Amino acid sequence: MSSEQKKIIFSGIQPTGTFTLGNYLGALQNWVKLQDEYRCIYCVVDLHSLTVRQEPKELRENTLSALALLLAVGIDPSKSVLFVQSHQPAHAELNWILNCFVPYGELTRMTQFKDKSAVHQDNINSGLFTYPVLMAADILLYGTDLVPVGADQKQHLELSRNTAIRFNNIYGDLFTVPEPYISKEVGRVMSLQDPSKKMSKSDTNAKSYISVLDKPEAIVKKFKSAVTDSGSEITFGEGKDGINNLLTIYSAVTGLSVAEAESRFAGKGYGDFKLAVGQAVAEHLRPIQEEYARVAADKAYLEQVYKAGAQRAGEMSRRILQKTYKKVGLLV
Ligand code: ATP
Ligand code: LTN
Repeated sequence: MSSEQKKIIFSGIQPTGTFTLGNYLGALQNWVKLQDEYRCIYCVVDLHSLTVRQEPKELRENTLSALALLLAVGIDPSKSVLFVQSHQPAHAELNWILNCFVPYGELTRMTQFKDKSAVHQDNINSGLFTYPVLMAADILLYGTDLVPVGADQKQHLELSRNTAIRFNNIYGDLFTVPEPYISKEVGRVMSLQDPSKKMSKSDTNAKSYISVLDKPEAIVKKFKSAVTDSGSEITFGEGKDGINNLLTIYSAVTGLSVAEAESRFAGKGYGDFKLAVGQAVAEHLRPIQEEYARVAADKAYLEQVYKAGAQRAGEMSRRILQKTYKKVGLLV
């Protein structure tokens, strides 16, 4: 199939810290797999991360490190467009237009806004509230067909779809209505300290998440102290969020089904199981860590990748931005 006929994939990740096992299993692993079949555009969404207060120097470092990690997990810049959101002004430009088409009421229903405002009560800013509008701009600028994300982003994607449909109803077909592409095996990886919450890289408790760059000993230690329940059987079931989460993780990194994992640990205790999960995860992440060390050291290569990516992204998004300006009546 020629690249013109391939469907378009767009996804983004925030440079808010080192990626977690949740980011990797819920999203990035899919990004890598999709590169041959689709035209993929992957973006480090630095503008989105400004919705939470950032230390400027740290944000710059995290942005470069996010790029290096994406390359280390297997994003190939000769197959996919890889760039930094703020390097392509079209995102902020379309964002403004779409802001004028998203009803306040729809934004008030977003659960991520409610969760994040509870955590950052001292900084509930407008950007945090309109975060999903910028995400819609990211997606709609490229005529995106599919958006690979973790299950936590489903509601935001629904808002992108609604926005595209609303705009098309007023002005005629312009935006492609995107579909979510959510991994069936690993929808959501949960926090190791509170398995009712998703694992998140910006969690203040480092024991709650596994960073993909954590050392093997740290990984095993974090799994050993993972919160489970008072039962003793290693089976997937109601009221066993902690064990369910560990079974999902174990199955994702070993390639076994959950049923196979259950039978492997039949008759064993939670302690043995947690140790095995920790070791399997550490082993799975080892090659990524080695590749990261190599890529992150090569600053000239990283710069070359993000500059070429921004250029490509600009060529691809210009047409839709121009058409949008025209449709709404701006003088172009
Ligand atoms: P932050 O803590 O800063 O909000 P995050 O860890 O939630 O960040 P994002 O950058 O918002 O990560 O998301 C990047 C991708 O990872 C998205 O596709 C998101 O759906 C996915 N993702 C994030 N957390 C998880 C998780 N716990 N399980 C599965 N997928 C996840
Ligand atoms: N909100 C997303 C990150 C993101 C994104 C996007 C994902 C920003 N823009 C466009 C897919 C498509 C998140 O994962 N928290």
